[in-house]
Amino acid sequence: MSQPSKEASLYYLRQTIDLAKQSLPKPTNFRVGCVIVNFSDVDAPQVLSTGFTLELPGNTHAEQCALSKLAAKHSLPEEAIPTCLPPQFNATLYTSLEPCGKRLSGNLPCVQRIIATQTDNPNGGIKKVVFGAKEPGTFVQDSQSCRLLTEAGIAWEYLPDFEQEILQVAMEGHVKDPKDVSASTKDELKSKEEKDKLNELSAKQQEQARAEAAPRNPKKRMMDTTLE
Ligand code: HJL
Ligand code: ZN
Repeated sequence: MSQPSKEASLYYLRQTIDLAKQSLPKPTNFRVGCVIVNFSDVDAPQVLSTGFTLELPGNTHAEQCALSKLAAKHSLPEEAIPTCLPPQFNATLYTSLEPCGKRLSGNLPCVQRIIATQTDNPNGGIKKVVFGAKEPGTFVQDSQSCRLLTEAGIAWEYLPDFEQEILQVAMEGHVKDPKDVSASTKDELKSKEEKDKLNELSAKQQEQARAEAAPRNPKKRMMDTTLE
């Protein structure tokens, strides 16, 4: 089966970045985009579905959305996705970030959803996965998804050409490491620190004022008087 050119792959990978940018920044996952393309006629590729993180209701991933939307397009339930990717298709799934192999939420990882497109579908399903960045170790370390794809007989390709941009888009909304906070964030932090100090100071002043207003120890008062 003929393969897409590198130029075509970069074109669709770029589309995944534009899709990822549509996702709402959230500190608990990455912003990812996904495009599923049928290359059965390599000169006339056909986009079968697209998706981005949180596009569909719930805690949804880009690849999950693209696959669910593919089934919905055919008015089929998600379990019927293999029927949407028959053997005569040469379907490549492009995703800005490597498909997840494990999810902190415990939801079904996307790599399993991709592999499931082959269930009861000999020679069909997703035949290749192309991604532009490896999963950073923010939530899950040492992703095993590429190994799982290989074991399932699905080809994969890592094209790092847009990696920096992909990671920047993916991590938008994440709490930054204090070592690499931007100048403006540093200013914000500094002014917050100053505000906190002021609050602390005024708390001390208030405490002092309260202590002065409270009835004083009679013994001390006597001493005060004696001293006067
Ligand atoms: C990919 C996505 C997305 C992630 N990865 N390839 N596409 N959000 O759309 C991977 C990350 C998981 C965390 C949290 N993110 O998302 O490892 O809450 O988002 O299930 O493990 O898990 P949940
Ligand atoms: Zn996923």
